[in-house]
Amino acid sequence: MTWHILGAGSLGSLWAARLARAGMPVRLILRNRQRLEAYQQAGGLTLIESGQAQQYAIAAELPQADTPIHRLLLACKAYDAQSAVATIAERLAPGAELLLLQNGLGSQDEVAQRLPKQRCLFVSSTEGAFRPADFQVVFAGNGHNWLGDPSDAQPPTWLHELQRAGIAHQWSPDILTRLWRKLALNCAINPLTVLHDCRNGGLIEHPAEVATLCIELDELLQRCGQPAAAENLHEEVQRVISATAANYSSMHQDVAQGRRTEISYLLGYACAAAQRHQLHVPHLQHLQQRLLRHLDDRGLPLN
Ligand code: NAD
Ligand code: KPL
Repeated sequence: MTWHILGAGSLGSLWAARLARAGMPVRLILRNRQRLEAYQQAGGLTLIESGQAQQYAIAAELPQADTPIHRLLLACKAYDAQSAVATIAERLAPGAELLLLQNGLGSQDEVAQRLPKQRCLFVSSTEGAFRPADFQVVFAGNGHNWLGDPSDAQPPTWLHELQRAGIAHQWSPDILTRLWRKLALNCAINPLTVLHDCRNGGLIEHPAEVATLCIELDELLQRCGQPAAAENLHEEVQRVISATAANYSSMHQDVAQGRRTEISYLLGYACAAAQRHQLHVPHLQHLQQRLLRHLDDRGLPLN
């Protein structure tokens, strides 16, 4: 079955190149005719792995192509997920499966609620990739992909295709726990790296701030029915800070490069969930206000 890939950015290109390399049929869906022509001019997608570049002439099409879509990897940012899916919604076959690769929480439900006849699988990825140029992707960090469906614990039948493509993955019956856990890590680390303008390791100089956020995040996870995601959160945050000390967080990179952040699906989602549950989280709220002010000062979107 053909893998349609919507969002030919870093992760979308990384998945597309590996699937195509393993002989799977893949089609990229590009935003408009201009992008399609630019892609055709480039001659395909280039994957750069361990310093070696290899180009793959993967087929590409526009959202309004008339063939049905049975399997779709949605690989855009969380804030684009809903509008991107809307451009191909009419092509989705009943029973089609979508893999939602977005970080954070909130976008998955926005998409799934609009597609009652399709199956939405949520993916939590720790792989790292970036685009040095259009239609080129650097595989920057080995990681793992957890896939799951909060409304159906049965894995799909095609996971062996990911195996064949060398995409590290695992079926996760508790995908929401994974996504909440990652969201909590991102809330404890990413905004502080932006506000202190530091690498992840720089947070070792701010232990009290990190610890206070972890206490509130722990309470929030408990209140949201995610106690497993809260287990040893502070220790895990400290471990990630040390293990990724030399890295800039994804949010720091977005701000430094003047790109829109996924704040609404990370800290914004956490603060909204706290409000829904009438949980007082003054430090998370203050962090959100400081971050929003920081983004505003730089002319970046606040959502
Ligand atoms: P990206 O910005 O590199 O790629 C997104 C692509 O989607 C862009 O090419 C954009 O043009 C395209 N797009 C958006 N709307 C579209 C539309 N309507 N039609 C067609 N294309 C559209 O983003 P990314 O870094 O690949 O991240 C994707 C998601 O994966 C994010 O939620 C991110 O947080 C998460 N993630 C990324 C990494 C990473 O290393 N890059 C790691 C883990 C998780
Ligand atoms: O996922 C991350 C990110 O940068 O988005 C970590 C490594 C957890 C925090 O920086």
